[in-house]
Amino acid sequence: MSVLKRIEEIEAEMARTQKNKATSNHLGLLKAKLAKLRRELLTPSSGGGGGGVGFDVAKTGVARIGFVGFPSVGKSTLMSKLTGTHSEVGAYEFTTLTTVPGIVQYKGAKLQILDLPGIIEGAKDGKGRGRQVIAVARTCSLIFIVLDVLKPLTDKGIIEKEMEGFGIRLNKKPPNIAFKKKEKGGITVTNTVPLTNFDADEIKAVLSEYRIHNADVNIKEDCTIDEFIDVIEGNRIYIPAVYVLNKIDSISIQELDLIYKIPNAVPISSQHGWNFDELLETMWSKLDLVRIYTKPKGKLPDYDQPVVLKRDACTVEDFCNCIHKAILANFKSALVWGNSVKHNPQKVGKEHVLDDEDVVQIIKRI
Ligand SMILES: Nc1nc2c(ncn2[C@@H]2O[C@H](COP(=O)(O)OP(=O)(O)OP(=O)(O)O)[C@@H](O)[C@H]2O)c(=O)[nH]1
Ligand SMILES: [Mg+2]
Repeated sequence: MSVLKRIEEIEAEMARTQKNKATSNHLGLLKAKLAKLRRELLTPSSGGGGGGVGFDVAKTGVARIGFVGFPSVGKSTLMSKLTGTHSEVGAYEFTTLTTVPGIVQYKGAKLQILDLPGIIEGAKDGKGRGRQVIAVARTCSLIFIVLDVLKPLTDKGIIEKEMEGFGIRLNKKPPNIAFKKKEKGGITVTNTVPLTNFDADEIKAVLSEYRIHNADVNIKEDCTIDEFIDVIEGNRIYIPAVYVLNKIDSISIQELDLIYKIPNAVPISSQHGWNFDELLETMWSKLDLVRIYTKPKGKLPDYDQPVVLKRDACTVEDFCNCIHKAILANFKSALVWGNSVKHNPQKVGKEHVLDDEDVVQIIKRI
């Protein structure tokens, strides 16, 4: 039986199974089976069917933002307006057939924008180019899910489901679960908070599906069995997303009020350039970047061209490496002004973690 057929069967069985105490172990088992089958489907076969031209784009800039959405929702129009890069706009569907990269400069940071083709549905089941689109989405630091406000919101659900099926978790944090396989000793499950969604037996059922019989599991938040499976599968990617609701020029103020209630959504009109300020501001805060100004000795800091770092890699060492690889070799210490220090300036070592808009002066060894 094909993998797709097996997935279908398991999904059907899950749909008919009522969730209660007696069935929860079995449901957990089915979920684990499903996760394994999906992984099988997404690992490119030796034939390399996933290849295809035009989808691999070199990374430039400190962050990459991918536009994902159905055809004709206005992705290319938005791309052209934001970056000045021309991406074909058409009144017909599937105007964009490959990935078009562009650059947007914001707050001194160079950000790469990728306009992706409007093919999505069925991607998680390995269908055609949708799979390539989502494979590129996996490499992004932020995803703009572009939706047409005139189309039903079911589109949003379909896109989310496709991304989920591809191991992408949108606007979520990795679950706080410590999991460690052992040689022997059986399975130990401990939890530091009460678990309301599943119990230790369900975890054991899932682990047995993975043929794991010895492991320590420490659960530190009230998560779901799906999140536990994510930890076992291990290849999940956690990416922030913004729902860009385009074409608000064609709806009423009352309708606009309603769509403003969707979390993480920014209504815009690509064509008219409406509400781009909010879109860019939301983009910036979701990217969580840190700007560091350099200060040469005896001179004023350079406020025009910050060194832009990612929040999870913004030590003085990261800062030095970003300017030039050779700097660290002669690094003695650094003087820092700003939020990351108590005194202004403060002398710090290369492990010091910087904060947004800090000013840094490097002191070299003589
Ligand atoms: N009314 C209105 N129409 C828009 C807006 N933005 C884009 N459009 C129109 O929507 C159509 C599709 O725009 P594109 O930018 O080509 O859409 P796309 O998402 O790139 O489409 P594909 O490349 O086919 O996936 C064009 O006719 C645009 O003029 C908008 O803000 N308001
Ligand atoms: Mg397009």
